[in-house]
Amino acid sequence: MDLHLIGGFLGSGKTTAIIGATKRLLAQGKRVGVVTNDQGRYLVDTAFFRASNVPTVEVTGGCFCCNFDDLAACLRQLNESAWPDVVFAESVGSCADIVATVVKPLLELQSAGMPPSSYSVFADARLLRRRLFGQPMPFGDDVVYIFDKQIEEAGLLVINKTDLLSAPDLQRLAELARQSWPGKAIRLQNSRREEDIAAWVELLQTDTAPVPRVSVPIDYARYGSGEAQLAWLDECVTINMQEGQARSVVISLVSAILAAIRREDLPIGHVKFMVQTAGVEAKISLPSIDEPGWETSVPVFAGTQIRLLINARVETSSDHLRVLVAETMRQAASETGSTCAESEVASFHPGFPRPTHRIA
Ligand SMILES: Nc1nc2c(ncn2[C@@H]2O[C@H](COP(=O)(O)OP(=O)(O)O)[C@@H](O)[C@H]2O)c(=O)[nH]1
Ligand SMILES: [Mg+2]
Repeated sequence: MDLHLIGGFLGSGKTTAIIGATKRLLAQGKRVGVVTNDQGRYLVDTAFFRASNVPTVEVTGGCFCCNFDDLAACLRQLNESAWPDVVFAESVGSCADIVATVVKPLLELQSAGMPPSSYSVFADARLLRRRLFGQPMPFGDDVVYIFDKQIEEAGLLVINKTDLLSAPDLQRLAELARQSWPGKAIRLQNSRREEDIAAWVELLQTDTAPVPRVSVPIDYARYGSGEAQLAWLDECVTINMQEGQARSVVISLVSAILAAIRREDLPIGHVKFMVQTAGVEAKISLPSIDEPGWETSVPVFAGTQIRLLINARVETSSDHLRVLVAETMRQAASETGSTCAESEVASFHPGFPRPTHRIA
């Protein structure tokens, strides 16, 4: 069995690439499993993978490194229940120091019994462009520190969303990336393109996407501060509306939340929604950098009731995030003549990272 670890910043395209790779491998007759991971309890990514019929287990309530035994147990469970040929494990997007706390323990400790074959780190080409061109980043310094450290320790750096840059910018970015991390395996990718995913999967199955064995020095005070600056919110919302209005109500609520966050200029790590109805399930992901047109991918939903699962990671206080989302939704719902009720609300700042193992 091949285990591929996938890391990289919030919203960089990890889940999109894994879904694409999974579809491809399933079509080739391979059995595939996924391990998801995030800070809260009700994970949009898990719902999304399960909606795509991929056997999925999850490590919730903290990152792989601080819950290593859970990760090992999940890998064993997946192995025993789904007999996968290939497993993808996607780590929390604000997690760093993965080589010392996950890769090396998986390689060197017997408890997991499943050494990884590769570690890909995804970076949004637009964010990396800002970073390497010396332009301001849309996050605080300690959050940017996490972004940098993730890339530094990558076995394979996947510069993703290449479709969102012009050809000259992309070429310059690739040159700067090669200069900044000499010797690192780097690939440019548009994870929405089947051909690009096919080439990535191919690469993972060869020795050209090596497992990194060198951990990077990291200042845990800065890492912990960056992690804590990004408040977490997860909740379920039940929305009741008139027949035929479901799609427009969902778009109104999501647009209102995005507008409220933008109005206060709060940096978005990710804000994602899983819309669940009896007939259709769909994921909506809001971009950290302005990007028009997300509404076009929202499908039509039938019926008069919708369940919305929300996962948000935003640079602000967790209390403020919770209240902002609740009040914005209530107002947007009443403007559309619908009602919404929240449940299972969890909102907090992730605790200081204390890895189970750290092999320097
Ligand atoms: N334009 C473009 N969008 C992408 C690409 N890869 C992912 N996305 C979008 O970026 C958003 C975040 O993707 P997701 O896979 O959830 O990121 P994750 O948080 O790293 O797992 C989603 O709206 C994706 O559709 C890409 O290569 N190009
Ligand atoms: Mg994801």
